[in-house]
Amino acid sequence: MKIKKSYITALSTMLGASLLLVACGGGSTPTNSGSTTAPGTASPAAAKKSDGPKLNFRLAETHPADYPTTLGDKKFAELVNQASEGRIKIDVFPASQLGEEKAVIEQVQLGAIEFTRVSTGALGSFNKQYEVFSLPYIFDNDNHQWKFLESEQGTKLLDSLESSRMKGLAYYSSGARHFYSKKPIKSIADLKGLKIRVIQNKVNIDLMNALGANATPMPYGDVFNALQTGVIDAAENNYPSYFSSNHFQQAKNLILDQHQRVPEVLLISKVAWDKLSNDDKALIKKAALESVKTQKAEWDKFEKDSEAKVKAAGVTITEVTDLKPWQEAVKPVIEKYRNDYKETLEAIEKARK
Ligand code: GTR
Repeated sequence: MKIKKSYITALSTMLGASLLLVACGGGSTPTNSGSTTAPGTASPAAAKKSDGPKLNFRLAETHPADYPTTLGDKKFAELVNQASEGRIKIDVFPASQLGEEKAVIEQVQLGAIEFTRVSTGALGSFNKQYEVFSLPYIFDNDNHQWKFLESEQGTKLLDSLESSRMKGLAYYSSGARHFYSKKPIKSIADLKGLKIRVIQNKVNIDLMNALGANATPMPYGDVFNALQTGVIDAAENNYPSYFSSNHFQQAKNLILDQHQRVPEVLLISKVAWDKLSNDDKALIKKAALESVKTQKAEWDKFEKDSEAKVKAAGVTITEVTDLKPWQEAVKPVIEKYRNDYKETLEAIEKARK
């Protein structure tokens, strides 16, 4: 059933891409017929004379239209459109319309989808360096994380996506992730033996093992059903995702253990990036960084709102006053990967001060 679904998703993504190719006369090729300008190299003067956008791109987003990352994406698209005086149009496709994150990343690598916003957790299986973000308790709080993300090493990591046929444009906020389960969870011991859904990457599997649980990797869009049918006992995410995915209706026990802070990334396909003029590259990069302000503000609002809504819905919430036993339990995971991510972990440590 799952294979069938992802097969259909892949097919429809490809079909959508080829339809768009036909509609646009060839991917990122200028849309006004008769133009001989190469993709992304249209001069601003020529742009003003044209009626519609010359470059039409798609941005894939897993979350619904009102989610903070989607609002960041939309701000980004709006800023790009303004700065290019209507020459570049980016259409945001929310709610996994173009596929689940893993399938979308594959399409982005091929250049069939130009932009996406994904979790760094999902990037881990495409670029090993990104697994570092799935290590537990490496950031104390959002401020610590942002200090690192905006540091030289954070920027370097964003650029390192080029080796995976993508180009990182900006990080977005994603708060802390917590466990939630169908059965009550009040302590680490309660996680023992639970089948917990995780984003697919190696660190997550080690992390669940260290906590005595069984990792069950699956696409985000399958989690609600898997909780409902009992295929999994639990999952983990931040407040906004727990709320907007309706997982809280199926797994009504939340423990605020903050095991991970896994930032989001806005990125462009290297195929699309390489076709852009230098001016357009600069304009797109600037718009991405400017959209962070909107995403962060929306994040703060939505995080509080989701917390209030799940509380009102009767979710049982367990606060964790002492994180030490949790940090102790998962220490072997950090030690296992310390050498692989030495430079990044040192920069994260430096950002703590
Ligand atoms: C969310 C994240 C999504 C997706 C999801 C998941 O927090 O924003 O991009 O990765 O988690 O658990 O799959």
